[in-house]
Amino acid sequence: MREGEYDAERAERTGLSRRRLLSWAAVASGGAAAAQVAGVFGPSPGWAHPATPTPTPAPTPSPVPGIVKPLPATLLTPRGTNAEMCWESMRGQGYLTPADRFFVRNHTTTPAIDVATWRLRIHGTGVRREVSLSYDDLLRLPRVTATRAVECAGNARNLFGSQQGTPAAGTTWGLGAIGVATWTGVRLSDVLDRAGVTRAALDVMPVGLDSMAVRRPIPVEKALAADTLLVIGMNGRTLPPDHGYPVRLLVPGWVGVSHVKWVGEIEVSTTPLLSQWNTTSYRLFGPDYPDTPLVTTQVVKSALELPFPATLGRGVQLLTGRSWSGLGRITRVDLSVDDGPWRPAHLSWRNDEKAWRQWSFLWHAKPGEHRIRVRARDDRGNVQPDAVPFNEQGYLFGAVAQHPVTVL
Ligand SMILES: Nc1nc2c(c(=O)[nH]1)N[C@H]1C(S)=C(S)[C@@H](COP(=O)(O)O)O[C@H]1N2
Ligand SMILES: [Mo]
Repeated sequence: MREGEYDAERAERTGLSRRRLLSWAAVASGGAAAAQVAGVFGPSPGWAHPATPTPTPAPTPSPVPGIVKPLPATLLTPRGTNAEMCWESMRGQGYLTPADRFFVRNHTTTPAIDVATWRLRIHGTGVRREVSLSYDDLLRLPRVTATRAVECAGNARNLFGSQQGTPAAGTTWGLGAIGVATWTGVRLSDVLDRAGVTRAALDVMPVGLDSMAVRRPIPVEKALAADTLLVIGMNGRTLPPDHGYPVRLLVPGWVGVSHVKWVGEIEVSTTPLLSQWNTTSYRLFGPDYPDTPLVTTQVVKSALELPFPATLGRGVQLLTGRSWSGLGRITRVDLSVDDGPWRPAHLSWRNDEKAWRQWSFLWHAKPGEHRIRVRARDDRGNVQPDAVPFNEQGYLFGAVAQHPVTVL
């Protein structure tokens, strides 16, 4: 294996297999692809990734220069330094969000990082010894895979204004600041073990290598959870630059900011750690929150795989969408059209925890202006409310969205 690659074949026991895709390609195109397939099954130059993933250059200047991947308008909508996934681009997709349309939330810009010199330094009062690991050191640790959502705390923020009449400050996300991927990496606990976490350890703060050094502390219990990972792969490929290459954190169920990208340092402390990402932001400020609670876990949400607002033809329409919860799995989804009765959606079987569940609903669409509402419930009994109390920075908008649909 070359430096900067990871053994995706081993990592890819779940999710869509590229090897299978290539075999289908070989079947479809006759003998031409046979050598390629043989290579893939063999000692495998077919798996070689470039040391640093080389993005396809966008044909026109990028609408968000700090983002490396192309931003086709059919997949992603620019929002300041960020890009929002178009929900209609998920229709017909499988369980996972392909990397080409996975939302990007950058406080500044995607940095270029050389894995040959990259180090992960673990230090602080909560560890017995400071350690510094190379990318190859990480590749030698036991490999773990988890399918989980990453969702921005401010996802659906725009609905505070459009639906409740109280606009909130921050990136005006619709519902597309979420994606589900199969993440491959190593357990953060395996890495922290190397440094010897003491019993007195309290907080763990990963530090990003971007220009703002984004750093959001998490409690040591969450850091040591079995599915809290240092991620090196996304959907069976090397983690792309915009999503944290070479290494990012995965903190399942927790708000996006805790999934620190481009991590280069982790501080473990016996005293509470503070940064702007757990003091002045990512707290709920507002009349209903006198204690300004910290935002940690995500709430239940749902989205239709349609533009917002949408236009549809009349007659029988198959509505599709996804619902998710940061606390578990989705057990029920209901739809209501124009304040009519709630009717159950048909739920798909796959229902990974802290990921999402796909559903569908047959609708006899009549011409005119309509409003479709989707309400989900998770296995902890959390149900989406009709409205949520306002908070100044517009986090955790978990109320039922009112999706405007025009039928022609
Ligand atoms: N280093 C660093 N990590 C970061 C960020 C950032 O700007 N810098 N943004 C955070 C926020 S707010 C979110 S929602 C997620 C988004 O992950 P994505 O861009 O891979 O979708 O990354 C988090 N990790
Ligand atoms: Mo975020």
